Amino acid sequence: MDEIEWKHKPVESGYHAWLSYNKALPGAQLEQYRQWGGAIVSLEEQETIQAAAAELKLGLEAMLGHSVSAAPNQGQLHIALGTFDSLHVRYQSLFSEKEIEAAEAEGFVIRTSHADSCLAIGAASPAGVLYGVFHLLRLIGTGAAIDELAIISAPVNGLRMINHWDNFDGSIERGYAGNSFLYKNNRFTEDQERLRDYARMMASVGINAIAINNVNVHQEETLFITPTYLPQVAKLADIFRVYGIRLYLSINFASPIQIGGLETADPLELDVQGWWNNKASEIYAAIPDFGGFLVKADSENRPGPFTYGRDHAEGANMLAEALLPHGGIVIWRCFVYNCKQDWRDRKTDRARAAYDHFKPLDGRFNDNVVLQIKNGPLDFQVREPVSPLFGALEHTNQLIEFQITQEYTGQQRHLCYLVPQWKEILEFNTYAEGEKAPVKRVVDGSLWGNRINGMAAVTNVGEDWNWSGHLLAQANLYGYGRLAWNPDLTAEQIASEWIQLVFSLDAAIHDVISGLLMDSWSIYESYTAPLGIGWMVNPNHHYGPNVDGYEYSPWGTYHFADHKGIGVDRTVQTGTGYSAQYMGANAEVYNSLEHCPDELLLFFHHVPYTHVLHSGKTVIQHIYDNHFEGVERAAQLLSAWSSLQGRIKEELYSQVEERLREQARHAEEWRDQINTYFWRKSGIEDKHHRKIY
Ligand code: GCV
Repeated sequence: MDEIEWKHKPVESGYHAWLSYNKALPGAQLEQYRQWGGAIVSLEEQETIQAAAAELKLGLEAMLGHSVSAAPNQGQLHIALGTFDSLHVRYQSLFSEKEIEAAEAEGFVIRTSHADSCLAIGAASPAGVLYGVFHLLRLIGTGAAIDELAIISAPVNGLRMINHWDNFDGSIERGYAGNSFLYKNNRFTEDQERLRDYARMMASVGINAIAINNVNVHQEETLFITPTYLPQVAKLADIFRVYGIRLYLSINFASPIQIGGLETADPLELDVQGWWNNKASEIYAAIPDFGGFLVKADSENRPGPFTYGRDHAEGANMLAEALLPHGGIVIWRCFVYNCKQDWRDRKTDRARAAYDHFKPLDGRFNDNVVLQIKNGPLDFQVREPVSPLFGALEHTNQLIEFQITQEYTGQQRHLCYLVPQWKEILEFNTYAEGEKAPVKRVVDGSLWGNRINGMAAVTNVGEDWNWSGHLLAQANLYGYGRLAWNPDLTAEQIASEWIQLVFSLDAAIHDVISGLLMDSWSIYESYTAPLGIGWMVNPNHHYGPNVDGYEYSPWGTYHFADHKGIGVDRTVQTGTGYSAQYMGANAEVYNSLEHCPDELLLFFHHVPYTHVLHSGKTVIQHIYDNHFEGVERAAQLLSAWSSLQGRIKEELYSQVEERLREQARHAEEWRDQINTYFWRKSGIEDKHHRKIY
């Protein structure tokens, strides 16, 4: 097996993330780990299995502080890993038929067999073996007993995908952790070691698909599917493949014109179809397991089928046919809306757009097309309802799209652990099939038996040594992968794992960091835009408070605040009718002023500032109170973190302290801007007479 070496990288920075393999603490567990972990048996040459064995050796040696041999002595306890077939040759009766079946194609079984002196990690596929190894390392890293293991784990979601919004010039759209580590100045990176470490990290949480370039495909990236760059894309795919990850490309729908010399990109034109067919063959000749295309079309000035009077099914299906013979898929995004609409009419509604465009197309997409739907109807705000498209597309493959990168949630300067938000979304009942149709079952394909299913998320990584800029934002990346594998894990469980793997098993340290993470979404929400209204950010870069600032809200589009009231009327009777896009009780609850939950009130209703919430407060007093409290709670994040000084590695401590300090200060700016704006607009005093501006 190839050794993995750690070198050159500043280890103390957080670079090794949850693969830090910190030394195990002395005690009963350590004895067990040492007994089982003295030798590894791995009999297959296959590259993913070799990588799994190398990872196991690396992790065990680092955590246990002893060297691991590849050949156990007679009767010595050891760890064996491999595919079921190969393990069967040496250990005949390790796994039952039932276990093998339950592990499915990508899952694994881990079982301790005292009779065979062996702790075995078996799987149907090499990737499954790798996932099993990472699972065992996670168990050891979190201090679990391994003496009597009988674990079967299979991923709930088929596609567990990461989207990079990296540009070839090295910049990252909505990136907050430095520049890209994939590209620099229109060249592919030469840092193979970093790429491999990235692939290890992603595989360790079960990621099996990565789209390597921005969905806004610029001229240079359009060339990724040409001989100019295809060989380098293929090299990246080679690295990913070892770790069970298929590479995908975002493509430019107008490629036939831009690089093919055609005069049109009309999906119904034979020349265009032929061009894409040839292109697909060329790509697969270079990358035999190429995943497919990710497409942003007819959105925010990207080209698409609308130019030719064709609809999105016609556009997507044309690409799907080109990829079909090679086993590829088309991932077609539903983020389609009209940026130029005149909001003064108060009837046109961006929130309606995805449903209005795609609901009528349900059932018209080919079997190898999957729609990628943002979690909410707008754009990754700190609070918005779940997209009504979930539950509305019975005959269409679909993925949910989350945003790990914190565009509207503090840009990794502020702490915002997003897993609780994602959990809430995944548990939301769509009422598509009565009481038991939560988003997670639409997304994992089980509700309607969709062949292609799963999750995609825009990543938060860049070339900062700790990957995510804010060290604690790593928990979002980790958490996304863990949730995609198993959406039933809780946000607390995921946070605990991450904390233990990165920092320490010390319960007191754990509790401080867990408290910070678990409170952070609610804190961020409390000092930013109130009651589900969203936006209120500076234009274009979207950082910092500015109530009327968002670039597409020239007439107060997104809040409609005047001296009498605030909120967007999305009811059926007097508003945009958006609430009717939901099913069953959801449509009724959202449409009703009386029943709409407080946290989404202003998303669905326009109300006077004196409207009384379920909490008993008026809207304006809620705004004041929440913003004052939010600032206090942000300051508490900093003081809680300060209690860790000297108890965790100094470099990890200080980088987080710096960010939390900025957050506490910036929260005050948010409070002052928002409170002043609404005090001026409403003319209503804070009943506690605090200083507003
Ligand atoms: C990649 C929002 C972001 C854009 C992003 C777009 C999308 O509008 O601000 O940066 O573009 O969403 O998801 O396509």
